Amino acid sequence: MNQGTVIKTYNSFYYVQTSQSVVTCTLRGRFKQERFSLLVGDVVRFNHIANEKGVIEEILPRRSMLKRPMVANVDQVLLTFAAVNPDISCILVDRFLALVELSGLPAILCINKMDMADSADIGKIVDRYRQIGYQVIQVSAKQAWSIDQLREILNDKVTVFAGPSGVGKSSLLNALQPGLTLTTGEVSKKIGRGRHTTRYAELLPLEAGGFVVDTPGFSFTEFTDIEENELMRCFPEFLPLLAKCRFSTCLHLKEPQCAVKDAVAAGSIFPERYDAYVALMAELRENRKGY
Ligand SMILES: Nc1nc2c(ncn2[C@@H]2O[C@H](COP(=O)(O)OP(=O)(O)OP(=O)(O)O)[C@@H](O)[C@H]2O)c(=O)[nH]1
Ligand SMILES: [Mg+2]
Ligand SMILES: [Zn+2]
Repeated sequence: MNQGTVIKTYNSFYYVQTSQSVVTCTLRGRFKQERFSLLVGDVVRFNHIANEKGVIEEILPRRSMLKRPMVANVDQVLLTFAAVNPDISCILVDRFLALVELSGLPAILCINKMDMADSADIGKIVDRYRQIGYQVIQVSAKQAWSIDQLREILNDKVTVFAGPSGVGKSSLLNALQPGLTLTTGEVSKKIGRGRHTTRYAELLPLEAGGFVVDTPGFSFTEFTDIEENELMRCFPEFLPLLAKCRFSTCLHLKEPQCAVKDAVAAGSIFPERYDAYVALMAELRENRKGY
């Protein structure tokens, strides 16, 4: 049997990338009876039935599964923001980072459009997230700045490009590998955001090995499927402190003798990050009410 990775699904067809070519496959009937949903990113074994056509017989165990977008076996998420147009917002960065932490995958912060940036302002943001422990890269798709560094990060991995609309995710992928020819959009002058040029999840093979997934920008991503006491786990700098709070059930809001709040007061946790935590908690509670 042959082995490959599902890079695209269309109706009931699965496009499977092998080391040689892309084979159009259908799924063996028994999987359909089991209502098994095969995802982009799944590694499968298949039999050839004709030239470039096959039937999937086996699905290998998943290493990971990302929910939004639904992709299996993702290694990392590249959270992309633009230094300007649309201007980077730390509140949005914290929200996206928390969502990636929730998925359990490593996040890399990528700041694009550095050709238009005030580098001192961006430098402060970069320092903040590096201190927390995130890898941060500063790039320009337009000027091809640090594209080699980005290529190295992506090498042999499955990476999802996520971030707001219009920040240049598709442009970066085109700069990385011109053969990808992804559609990019003008940032709308009226609202200062792109127009969601990218529509569905698809694995794009990189020449050097590995895959990237371009996703449509999403400006609003709701925190619903998370428990109140899980949110703190989305802030890695809180983790070493959690056992030190007076109450084991501490949510680090109004409770006395809270190690997280003490750390904010002492300056070892950025107040902006704590504020983001409080804001996300409020949102979580607000969303709950609707159910
Ligand atoms: N100055 C400058 N403009 C850029 C850069 N990268 C992208 N742009 C422009 O930003 C706009 C949006 O780029 P896209 O690549 O379509 O953005 P996207 O993140 O894929 O947007 P969605 O698909 O809607 O999520 C386009 O007009 C690009 O030409 C950059 O490094 N510098
Ligand atoms: Mg795009
Ligand atoms: Zn606490």
